[in-house]
Parts: sequence; structure tokens; C-alpha cells
Amino acid sequence: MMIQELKELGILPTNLGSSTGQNWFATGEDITSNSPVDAQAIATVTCSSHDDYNQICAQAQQAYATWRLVPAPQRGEVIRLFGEKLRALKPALGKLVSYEMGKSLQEGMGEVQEMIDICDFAVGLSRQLYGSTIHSERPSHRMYDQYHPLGIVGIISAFNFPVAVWAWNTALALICGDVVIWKPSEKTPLCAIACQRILADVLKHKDLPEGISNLVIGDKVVGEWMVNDRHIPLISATGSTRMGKIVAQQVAGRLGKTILELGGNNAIIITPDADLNMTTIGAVFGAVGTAGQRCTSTRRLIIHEHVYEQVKASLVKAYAQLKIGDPLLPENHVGPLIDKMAVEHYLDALSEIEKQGGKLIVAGGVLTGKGFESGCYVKPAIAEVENHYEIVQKETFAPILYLIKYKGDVLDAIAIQNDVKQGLSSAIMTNNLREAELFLSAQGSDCGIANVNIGTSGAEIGGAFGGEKDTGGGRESGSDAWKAYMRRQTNTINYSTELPLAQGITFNL
Ligand code: UN1
Repeated sequence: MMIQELKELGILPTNLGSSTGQNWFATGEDITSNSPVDAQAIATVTCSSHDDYNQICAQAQQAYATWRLVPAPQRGEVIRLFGEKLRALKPALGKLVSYEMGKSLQEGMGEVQEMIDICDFAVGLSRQLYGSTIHSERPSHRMYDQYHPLGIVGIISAFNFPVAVWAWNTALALICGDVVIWKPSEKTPLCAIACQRILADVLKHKDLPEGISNLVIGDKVVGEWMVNDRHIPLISATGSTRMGKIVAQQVAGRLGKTILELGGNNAIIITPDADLNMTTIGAVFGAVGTAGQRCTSTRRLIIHEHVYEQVKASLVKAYAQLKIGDPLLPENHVGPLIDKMAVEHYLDALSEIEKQGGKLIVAGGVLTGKGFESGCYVKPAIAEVENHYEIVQKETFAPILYLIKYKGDVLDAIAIQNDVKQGLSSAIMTNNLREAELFLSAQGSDCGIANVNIGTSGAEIGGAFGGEKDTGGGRESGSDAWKAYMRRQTNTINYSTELPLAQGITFNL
């Protein structure tokens, strides 16, 4: 029913199985998108073949030649119109995200809101792609630096944020004068087709080449074509650390650039000075929101021994109230995992926890029966563990929350928080100024995101998004993340009649 509505709105093509989408050449194999909500096959989608990919690439290159000459504020106008369209289509697109990916409807809408927000941000930015002016050491010389577009930006995105992460990259890349080729997760192809068509409509309305925004659907082979393609100077990839390491090495092999947004193992430190009511809400949403499938999901709570029992009791109570079920129904807090493979990983992690010495205090399990036919609905679990357990060191993309007790002061808690390979998001719950400032200082959290008195997930688009260590080091979205989408050029202009050399060198002929 919803798919019909999307077809009527023109967001999805009437015949999904064919290659009729705008700038979406697809003559390869068919894949079926199954909803984890009710196990229904939503639609069959055609992937791009290697020939299709080459055609898309040629089209993107051609479009770039035009697009880079459009003044940045006019490029911003295109993104403004895109944002307007997204505002109008938010309910429909939000529903599709929820149905195809399985996150709650509110979170599906929230994801579309992130798209709208980044569009607004990019519109403003399109008049602020500032370089610096520099005082030259030579008389009658002027220096400055300026930013030019890079060319084609390749975006590889994951299933868990099937629309927002593309939008962060695309909105910035486009106002910077780049064009994009997008490989979405093959688990959420309909969300990608919908986004592509919304933007394609805006480009058409403005009489701009469709190759400014391109879509290639397929599995990791398509990703490999992009990663090894010297026509793509920047690859922005979101996914596992394992995938990121392969992408990083291959792109570095051709001296291309990457923005990598990989795994997290995010913790909240809860000190004796924490407001415990706030803490419970932040921790529970962080752990079970999107069924624990955000890069920023809260995986570990590092709790001071003095408040440990109290925090534990309030979490157990809160978990008992969680409603698991159809994410499109507003009363449910937790939807399904993306697919049965994810359920397997969740179950493996639960058994590993016990094998490695952990204790499940809120048991997990797969839900069965009416409403749970997809086999993807699982119970959020809580386990008492030690930080060094192998399973705790790993990012399991599922709603499993680890409780870790700490003694001593906040530096002891920070040491535990930093003692994992990943470095995406982190938080501290405290009303103690010294603790908060230490956590944010150079000897504090080693993550790309460090919060005080809020959880680890749900970052606003205005800040740069990304993390350190195994998270990959890239930054997307707000602040000055746009600079990664452009090439910097230093210019020195001599308006004198002499040719003085720098560093005082004299060179007489
Ligand atoms: C991701 O999980 O890849 O901070 C992105 C958040 C969201 C984005 C998460 N704004 O939780």
C-alpha cells in the first residue's frame, strides 16, 4: 500500500524491475528487497552491470564539467529546492525508511529531518566556502587560498541510515561543485531509488544534467569498481571497520582520498554525581534505539560502584517496559533487526557473553508468534561484563548493553572508556564540573564525539560527524567537514614590476 503511494508521488518508478529510473542504468541481476517488519518482499530491483557502471561514470564526468562552473550559491539554490521537496515528502519517505530498514517511524522521520537539516546547512555554506588571505613576505604580493571542487565523489552507505548519510555527503558535495555516484546498501535499495528520484526531479526542473547525482545498485563488487576507479578522487564510505580497512588500502594505493565512518563501541560514563533519571533515558534510548544498529548506539555503561546497583535496577525496570514490535506503530519502542543474519550475530554474541564470563541480567531471545513472523525481532539484553572480554571489545550491531563497574575517580573510568579499538562516540553523565572538563580534555575521551549529560547517539548535523582509531578518522556533515570535498589551492600574485624570490634568494642572470 505504501509502495503504491510512493509510486503515485513519483518517488518510486511504476516498474521497479526495469531500468527506467532517471540516471539509474540497471541491466544487471535482480535483487529483492524484503522488509524485516513483516517479511514481505517489497519489490524487485535491478542492479547495475559493469557496463552500466561505466556509462554512469562517463555521465558523471560530463555533468561535472558543467556543474563546477555553476556559481556555488546557485548550487545552493538546487539544494534548497531539494530540501523543500524533502519537507513535503517527509511523511512518505520516513515511512519507507521505517518499513524497508525496520527503525521506528519516529526515527525514520528523524532521519529525513537530518536530510532536511543538512540541506539547510549546505545552502548557507554555499555562500561561505571561505579560504584565507595571507600576508606575503614579499612587497606588492598577495596570497590567498581557495577551494575548488574535486570531481566525482563516491558514496558507499550502510543499511542503518539508508537516506541521511547519503544526504550529508550529497548536500555538501553538490554545493562544493562535485558530482556524486552512490552505492547504497543492497539491503535498502528502495530508499535509495526514492532519494535519487527526488533529487533527479529537482535537477530536471532546473534544467541541469542528470549525471550530477548517480545511483549504482549492487553488492560489494560495485563498491570495488568505485574504490579502484581513478576517476573518483574521493570515496566516502560508511560501514564496518573490516570493510573500511579494505577501502582505505585500495584507495590509498591510487593516492585517492577517503572519508571513513566505521564502527563504534560507544560508552557512557556514569559518575556518582550523575543525574540518574536523565541517565536512564539517555542510556536506554542509546542502547535500544534503531534496535542497537546505529554506529553511535550505546554499547557500554561504565558505572561508578557507588551508584552501580541503583543504575542497574532502574535499567532493568525500564527494559521491562520496552515494547517490541511493528516499528510503524507509534506505541512500539523497538523494531526488528535488519535481517536473519543480524539475528544470528546477536545470538552468537549472547552466547559468547556467557562463555567469556559475563552475566545476562536482562535475557535476550528471538520473538516468535503473531507479528514477529519475519524472525527479526529480538529482545534488548543487558549483561554485566568486564571491558577486556573479547565480545565487549567488538561492535555487535544489536541491542546488547554491557554494564561495567569502575572504582576510583573519573580518570579510571576514562581509561576503561578509551580501552577499545573504536573511537566514535562517548558521553559522561555528571553534574561535577571537574569530571566533565577532564572528560573533554586532552587526557579525556579519545573519541570523535564526546558529550556531557546526553547519550552517545543522535548527533546533530551541525557538528562534524566521525571518529578516531578503528572508526576511520573521517568527518562528515557539519562544521568544516566540507573541506574534505574540495581541493585546496594556494595562490600568490605579484603586482610589482620586480620578481623578488622567497626566502631572500637572489638569482641574477
Ligand atoms: C550512523 O549510525 O551511521 O548520531 C549515523 C546519530 C545519527 C547518525 C548516525 N545522527 O545517531
